[in-house]
Amino acid sequence: MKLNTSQIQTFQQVGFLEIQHRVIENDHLQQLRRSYDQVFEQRYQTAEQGWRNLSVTVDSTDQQQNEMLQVVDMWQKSNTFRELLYHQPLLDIATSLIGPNVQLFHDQALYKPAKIGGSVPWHQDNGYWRCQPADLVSIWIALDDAHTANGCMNVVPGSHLERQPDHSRAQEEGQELPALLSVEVNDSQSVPVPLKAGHAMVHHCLTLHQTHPNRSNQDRRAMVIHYMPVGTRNGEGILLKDNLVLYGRNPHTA
Ligand SMILES: O=C(O)CCC(=O)C(=O)O
Repeated sequence: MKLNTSQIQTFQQVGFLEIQHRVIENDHLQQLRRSYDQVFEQRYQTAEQGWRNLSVTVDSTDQQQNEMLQVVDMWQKSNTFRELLYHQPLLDIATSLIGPNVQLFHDQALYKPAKIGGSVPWHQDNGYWRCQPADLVSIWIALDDAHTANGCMNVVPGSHLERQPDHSRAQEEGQELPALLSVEVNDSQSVPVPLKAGHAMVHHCLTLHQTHPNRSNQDRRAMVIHYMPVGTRNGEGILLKDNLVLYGRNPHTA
């Protein structure tokens, strides 16, 4: 189901949108969870490229308690997640917001285990990516119910329209988190976006967002797909012509 004009206008004004309808049905959700857990099981064992604990601080002697686990490019590790890239309800959202020709920037699984799930500090996605034009959108899909206690998304409405803030290395209890960037934000400006499992939200690549630690008894598994309009360039100005075309056509390839 494509977004309607009022939903598109809301997204343009506030920089994010909670999708009112379910995007993943129950059977599909079970299949995604199984596949997700299998990938994380393998990563725990092998710690190969693409797997990171974003909560690890510079000081390796630190008694590391937190796990904010990331697997990038899930679509290359699991057919279930490759197929998810072409899932029509998600493509309907992406094409409604960035037009008919859509490429994958990348996808990632972000897992906050119960009790020990780490935080993700305030940032804009394009603070990392530096893509131009900055028109990418990300669909954040809840594979478990995500609420304030287990680390749902928090966003600053309208922040995508403001000047791009400087990002610095994130800190936790005085120690640097080398994998993460951070921006100073007054928490009173933010709103939580709790989601039921199988539901999703979409945010603009300049929208400030963060997630809190998960100290609850419930895991928080989430999947994010980052979409870009055909013609997007990376931080070095290189045209990303070879990224997967998920919908429409790419005039930059033969
Ligand atoms: O899932 C999280 O905890 C953080 C998500 C995030 O930063 C993102 O989707 O860009």
